[in-house]
Amino acid sequence: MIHRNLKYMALPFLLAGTAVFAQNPVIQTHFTPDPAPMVYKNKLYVYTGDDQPGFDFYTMTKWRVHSTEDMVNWTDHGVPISLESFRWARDRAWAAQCIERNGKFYWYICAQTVDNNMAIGVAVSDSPVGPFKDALGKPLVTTGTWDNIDPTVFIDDDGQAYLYWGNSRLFYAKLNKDMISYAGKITEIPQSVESFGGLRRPGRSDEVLQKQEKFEDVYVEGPWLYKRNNQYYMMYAGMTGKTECLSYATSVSPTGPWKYRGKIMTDQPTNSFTNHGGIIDFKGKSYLFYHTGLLPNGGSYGRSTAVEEFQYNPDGSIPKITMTKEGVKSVATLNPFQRNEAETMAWSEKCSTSENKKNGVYVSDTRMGGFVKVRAVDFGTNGASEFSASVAAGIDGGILEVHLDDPKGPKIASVDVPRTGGWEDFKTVSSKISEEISGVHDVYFVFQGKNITAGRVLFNFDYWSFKKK
Ligand code: FUB
Repeated sequence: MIHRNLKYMALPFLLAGTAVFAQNPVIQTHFTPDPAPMVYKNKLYVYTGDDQPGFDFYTMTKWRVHSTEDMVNWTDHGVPISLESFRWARDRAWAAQCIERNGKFYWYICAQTVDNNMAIGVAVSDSPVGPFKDALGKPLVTTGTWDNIDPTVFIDDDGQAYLYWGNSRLFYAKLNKDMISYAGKITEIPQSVESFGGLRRPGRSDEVLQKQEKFEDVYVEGPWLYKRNNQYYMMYAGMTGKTECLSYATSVSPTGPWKYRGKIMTDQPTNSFTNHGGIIDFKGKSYLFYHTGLLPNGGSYGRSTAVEEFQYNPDGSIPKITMTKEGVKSVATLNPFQRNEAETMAWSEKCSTSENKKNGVYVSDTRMGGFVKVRAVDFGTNGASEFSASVAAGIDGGILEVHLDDPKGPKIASVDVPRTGGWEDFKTVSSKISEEISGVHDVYFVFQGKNITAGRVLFNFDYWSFKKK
């Protein structure tokens, strides 16, 4: 039933209440390990891998991109590259990082080659979300070993770009201006207690490291190079003894010598061995991206991106950062009076996302009682008069309800989703709004159906908007 003539204003207690909702992991529709953030124009992009449920190893085949303008609502840009994009790659689509130079985007990836070693490749695009194309048709770095994983890329103020990478051992090369070739030799960074907290000698497996009682730290993998106030930072996955942690070293030069500065994040739940992070500033705040196995059905091979805000200490050191469920606060509001993609979301349950050539990414696999939550939606002072959504259903369809501030909060709109003729045959449905809504709210798009068995897929949902009153 639609409640008429009720007023839904953003009350301070409502907003305070919604702030304690979980926000980490930031993406729930897919696993998103090895987050690599990049800021371009007004958006923060996060490039990740894709863990596949059901495997007991890092059996990964593709890479994903999401973006945000407000740090809480994330837009899914799908899968711009996969193993198929690199004809030399056959497995292990592992950690990667993307960077912009002169309007082109270079996405450095690592993957297993046909001769079963690991190599680093680079895909290039004119847009941060693709389409990307293998720039070389062959690896950029290949030395016939397993060392070549986890590339991190950084362009210094003088224009020199550096590519670092490595598992147990840490290497770098100076990239040429074309970003798809390097000059000179590959250099290995020496490791010691002073530089990375310890030395991981060849032959010391993770199991051996974990059993050691007196264990300080070592460089394991996942380097992340950046510069702040003339200091170079190298964050990396180090070791707590049971799981990886995130540790860092600093230097006055991008090529070292590096000085060990300690552990940043040590509370990795033991259901995931790895942690892998990236640090970035966005809209005046500093953020640490990392991954955990904390999504339902997650674990060591089902890892998801999470993010925490932090402040550097006055001397430039990084404080200890704790993993939280609440994550970060929004840094902007979302405008409901424009087309918003349904795959822009702060939290979702009982749904996934899919993509096709015509519609791009859309919300799919919606099931009864599931929802997409969008945070910090600003209805202004006059509110909305109509809600519209683009939906598709191959069989029965269902009902798309719009609730404020809680999945069971005030229902401000409800649209019937008819059988549209196909799962990708999208039609616009709308509903008038008689309630007076004002201010900033969290909005929940809740999936319902009539006479439909629980668990059945209801409909697909591509985009939505409100009309201003
Ligand atoms: O995701 C596969 C591998 O696990 C990455 O390359 C490592 O950094 C670790 O996170």
